[in-house]
Amino acid sequence: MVQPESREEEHPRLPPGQRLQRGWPVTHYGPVPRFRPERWEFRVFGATADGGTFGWNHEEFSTLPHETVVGDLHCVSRFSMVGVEWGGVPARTILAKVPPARQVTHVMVWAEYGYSANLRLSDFTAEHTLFATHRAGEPLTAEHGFPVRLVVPHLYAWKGPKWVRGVEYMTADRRGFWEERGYHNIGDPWREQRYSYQEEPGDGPRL
Ligand SMILES: Nc1nc2c(c(=O)[nH]1)N[C@H]1C(S)=C(S)[C@@H](COP(=O)(O)O)O[C@H]1N2
Ligand SMILES: [Mo]
Repeated sequence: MVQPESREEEHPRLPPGQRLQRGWPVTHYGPVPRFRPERWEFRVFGATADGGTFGWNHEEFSTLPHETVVGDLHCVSRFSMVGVEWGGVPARTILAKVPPARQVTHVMVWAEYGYSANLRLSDFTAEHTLFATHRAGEPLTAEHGFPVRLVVPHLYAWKGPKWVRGVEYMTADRRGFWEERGYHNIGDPWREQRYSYQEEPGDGPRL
């Protein structure tokens, strides 16, 4: 039998305190939402450059140019998957289509049932940050976030909401769902930024 330790040694890409997971577990809080295409909208709102709110219905969102990204998924509960192939719309494309106001420093990514995750603009515009619709060429399944989930491979996976419904442009930082509930405001797995008590001045809004 292969010991988990020996497998970890084969993967220098594994952040501290993480172990490799076989297969693809399903991890989230609450029920899996039902997709209702006629009511679905991807909204961009908050501090947009022109002050307006923008929305794509599902058909319109599907026509946005797709890219493929290979990235890792690190759950703060200590399992990781490496080399996952995602397909979808780069977050940068959203910013290009709906320009933010100059003062925007952070975004809140919103999902069904009010789940949210805050990100620094620099994490949102990072090369591999993707609104994923596909994994390994196949559409996402309902429990993994169909029709759209965010993937931010360089942060813990709670920063990637499944069942995304919108992006809010913000001129100041504000905590999202888990960031309000004891998890780290930034969530860099390489620095093991798991919990909010580890935050240093400047890492996030006061608790
Ligand atoms: N909407 C929503 N998205 C979510 C979560 C959640 O509770 N709700 N959990 C996050 C966490 S903690 C993890 S580890 C990943 C898991 O993704 P997976 O179930 O596709 O493996 O989804 C993230 N996205
Ligand atoms: Mo997680």
